[in-house]
Amino acid sequence: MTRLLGWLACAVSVVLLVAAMVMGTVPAEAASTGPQVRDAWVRLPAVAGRPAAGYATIIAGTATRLTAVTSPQADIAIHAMDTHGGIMRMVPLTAVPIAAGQSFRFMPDGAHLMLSRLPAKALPDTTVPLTFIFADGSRVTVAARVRAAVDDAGRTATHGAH
Ligand SMILES: [Cu+2]
Repeated sequence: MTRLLGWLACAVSVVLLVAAMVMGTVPAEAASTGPQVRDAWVRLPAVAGRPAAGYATIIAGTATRLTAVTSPQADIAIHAMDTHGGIMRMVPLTAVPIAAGQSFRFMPDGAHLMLSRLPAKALPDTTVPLTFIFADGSRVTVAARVRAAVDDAGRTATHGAH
């Protein structure tokens, strides 16, 4: 009988623990310290068939490392810009470290994502899913807005040099 009571007490405590987790007793902040991805967008190539460029801002709560970006709609490489002898060129990156509390911006004329094999249906104002994968295994998927090669300011894509 005492054995049965002991088992019941144990079962009840497990149920209470699960209930506490479901009810959100675990602080919400704990889930939000992971990296966030904001303002993701893709610029179509000026010349059809060339790679498109992707941009986004990554905000790191704790120190992290971006190790890859994937999409079911494209092959993606991470590129940095490097200047050698006055000539700018693209350098593949295998990881992008981001310190705690810092952010990292992929932006035109800077580090960017290179998207190959983007389908023809990726037209301006549609979105392309991008999944950012971090060294700890966490993944953040966002919908990146597609923009035309020539933006509103009339500037053409600088990524056509690929
Ligand atoms: Cu590139």
